[in-house]
Amino acid sequence: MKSFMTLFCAGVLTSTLSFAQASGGSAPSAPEAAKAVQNTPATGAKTPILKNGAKFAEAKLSPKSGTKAAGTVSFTKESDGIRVVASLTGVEPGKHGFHIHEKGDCSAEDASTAGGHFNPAGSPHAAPSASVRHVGDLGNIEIKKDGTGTLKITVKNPKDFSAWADISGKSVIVHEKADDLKSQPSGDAGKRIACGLIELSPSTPH
Ligand SMILES: [Cu+2]
Repeated sequence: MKSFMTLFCAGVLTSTLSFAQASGGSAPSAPEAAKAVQNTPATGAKTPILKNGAKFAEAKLSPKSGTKAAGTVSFTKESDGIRVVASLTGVEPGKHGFHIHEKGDCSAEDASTAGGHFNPAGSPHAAPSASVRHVGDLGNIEIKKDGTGTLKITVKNPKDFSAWADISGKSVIVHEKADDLKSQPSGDAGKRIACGLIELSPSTPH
């Protein structure tokens, strides 16, 4: 796990430098880093070897902060990113902030035990389409008048594969308000109305 995280950190540093200087240098490119991650053996760590098309993790969300919000979230590796599909019920209509938080602990009534956003690179909060953002920044889920909503998003950013491979044991949080995608550190999205532990799918090698 330690060498895995070192690889990830080196990858982020490389990407940051490449972004700033618009030139590569001697460090591996993002696709090479992603390939290395896929080939990293699961040596007793939680990190799965991710295959394209594999639904590798899931979360079941339960109500928090006195709401009736609930739902499911699945994570599937695709060739160009990570596909996240969420389905919620019992939520007020409108947009609601939707994030991966750093701790897989939904025990508190307000889900404060889930900690802040999953952000291993120490980046600022932003939209899921931004090149620099939290790994856990998934934007908003739109809820219809009947209280249900679906989010389908592919996070296209291969340099994040290493972090995504390590999301088991983190949590998914739905917020009472919309994420404005810019306020720090978490988009001013208000209370946590649903929370679920992210667990590796039974079929995922681990
Ligand atoms: Cu959040």
